[in-house]
Amino acid sequence: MKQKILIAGAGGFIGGHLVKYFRDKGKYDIVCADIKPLEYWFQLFDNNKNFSLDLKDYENCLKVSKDIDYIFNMACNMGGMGFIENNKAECMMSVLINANLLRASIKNKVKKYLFSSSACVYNSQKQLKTFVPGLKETDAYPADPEDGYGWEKLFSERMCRHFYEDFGLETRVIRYHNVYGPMGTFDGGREKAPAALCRKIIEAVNKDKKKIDVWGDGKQTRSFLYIDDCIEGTLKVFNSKFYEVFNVGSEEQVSINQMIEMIEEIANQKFEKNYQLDKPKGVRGRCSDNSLIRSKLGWDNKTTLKEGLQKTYKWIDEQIKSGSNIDKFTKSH
Ligand code: GDC
Repeated sequence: MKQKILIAGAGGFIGGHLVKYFRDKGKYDIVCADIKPLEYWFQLFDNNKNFSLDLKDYENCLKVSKDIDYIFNMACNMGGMGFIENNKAECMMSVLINANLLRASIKNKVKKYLFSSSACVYNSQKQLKTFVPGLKETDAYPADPEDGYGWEKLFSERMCRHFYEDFGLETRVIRYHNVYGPMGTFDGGREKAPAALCRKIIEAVNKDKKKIDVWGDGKQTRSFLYIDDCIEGTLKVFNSKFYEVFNVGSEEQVSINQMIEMIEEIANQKFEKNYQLDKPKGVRGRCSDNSLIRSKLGWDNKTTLKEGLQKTYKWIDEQIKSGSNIDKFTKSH
């Protein structure tokens, strides 16, 4: 009997890459679920069971988790700063997905459940300066996370812990730090900084423009995690024996201006910057501290930001040039 895996949020960015990973292994029955209509899924494979439905609904959670061994819950209504800052209530509604999938996991005797949390749970007071020390897992408390989205993630993390302690469900929780790469959104309102800035530079090159828009003053810092490293880290945590939370991120902290310089090198062209101080900026500085996952699981980020941006830039450039089938990556669904 093949093991049966449910990927919730299979139509999204990390979900789509996870589906591909398990499909390439060839030894699993894969059930995929996402609220988006199938034509908007970033990666769609015919030989899986694909469901377009709303996992905020308990009955739907029961349906897709029937006879499932393992659940990877990547489903949530999210995006980059431009989305989460302006859709706090929508972001918080994702709590229903996690609550109902956890309930359904108990009912359907699921063996293990992974929840995708976020660096947005970290205490904002630790992120007031540029180039902050890396955030350790303990830095989420006392709680003062990103408003809306971050509160939902922190609450759902906590629910996972108590479903383990009270009901014995094996839960795993990962705090992802700004994951980027090919096959993700790059326009339309949900895109994050790496994809957005690659796209802006590609468009400027194509239209022979000399200036690009940048949100904030460009001095704010982040660390960005390439999707291949993200998938590897996800599997490490999932297969471990630990139900405590782990960072899965990069320790390569850069300012947005430094990231833009890397993209300019890839494009082989420099641009003037129009700094838009009224746009969503989020925290001033953020970076992962990987000490815990390095010491307990032997995982670390491998891809440099420059290497990851090269691959992302090339992929976005190809999408824009071909122009076919790009609606799903450029419109907010
Ligand atoms: O959107 P994001 O990548 O999310 O933005 C990073 C920084 O880049 C922000 O300060 C933003 O103002 C700046 N920035 C400059 N230009 C642009 O054109 C642009 N587009 C975007 N989007 N940003 C620009 C994210 C959350 C996620 C997730 C991760 C976890 O916050 O939005 O949902 O959970 O964090 O690490 P970011 O890093 O603030």
